[in-house]
Amino acid sequence: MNANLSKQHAPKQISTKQHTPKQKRVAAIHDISGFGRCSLTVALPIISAAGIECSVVPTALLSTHTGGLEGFTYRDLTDDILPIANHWQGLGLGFDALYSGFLGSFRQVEIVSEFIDRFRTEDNLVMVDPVMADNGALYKTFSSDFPKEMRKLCKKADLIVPNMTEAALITEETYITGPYSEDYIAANLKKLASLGSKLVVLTGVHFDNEAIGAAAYDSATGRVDYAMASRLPGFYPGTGDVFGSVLLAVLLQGQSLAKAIGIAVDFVASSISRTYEAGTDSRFGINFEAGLGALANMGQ
Ligand code: PXL
Repeated sequence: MNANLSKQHAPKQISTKQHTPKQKRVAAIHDISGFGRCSLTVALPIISAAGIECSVVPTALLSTHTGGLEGFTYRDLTDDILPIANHWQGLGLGFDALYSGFLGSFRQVEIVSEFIDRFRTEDNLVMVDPVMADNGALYKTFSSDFPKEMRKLCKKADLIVPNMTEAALITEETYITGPYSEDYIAANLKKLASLGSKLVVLTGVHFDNEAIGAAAYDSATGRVDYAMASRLPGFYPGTGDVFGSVLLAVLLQGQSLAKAIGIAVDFVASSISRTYEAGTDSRFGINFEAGLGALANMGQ
């Protein structure tokens, strides 16, 4: 072949190195409920759709979540957690964030706590969602002493994401149904942060009956931010997991906490709205899938 010709047709060398930031990686530690759109069946697609690698540590396998679908199966996977950690440490894996959610027993909380100790670094974000209660009541699978154990795990986190019921249980205060005052929410955020996590995001915050959303507190700056959306009737399991997964994904995309709660509140509100419009059985969870495409560019 003629040398000039081969030069003309040679593929252009394109370097992507300077422009491609390192892909972030999360370890999501939740149960997998086969049906009902919560925990890992929510965290994995949402975090992945946002362009973040999501490694999973399934803590239990259930046929459905425990929120109203009777007769669910439950296979505990607690004994697999530390062997997974051992293998991952042997491979030299590291994570930009560790994200825990629903945990099934005292022993499982202790083991997840050890998992966090093994993989936490100076730079990564440990996010604990103390999933255990809603609407003023503990989920029926938990005993009344479970919140004390969850409280210990919250102390280890950089960011905790309780709803109003979980916040009351963790701080050992009486649950109040709301509407709330800004002073009440600010005091709650500070009390939660005093347990040890630098950042607190509280969900189920409402100042009237028309809107509901989240409040964020950064104890390093003292800043409090709110994000609200219109309230629709009905209770949908898994909304906390959708919220937490979007929040974490958007934070890892580089957004501020204030922006991230805004995006997560809007994402959950649109998912609830399309589910409500469709008249779906609320126990089947929310249609978050239709919103996944938009998550890819949220960080821009
Ligand atoms: O969405 C929280 C959640 C996660 N996992 C299981 C649940 C629930 C809420 O009910 O039952 C098994």
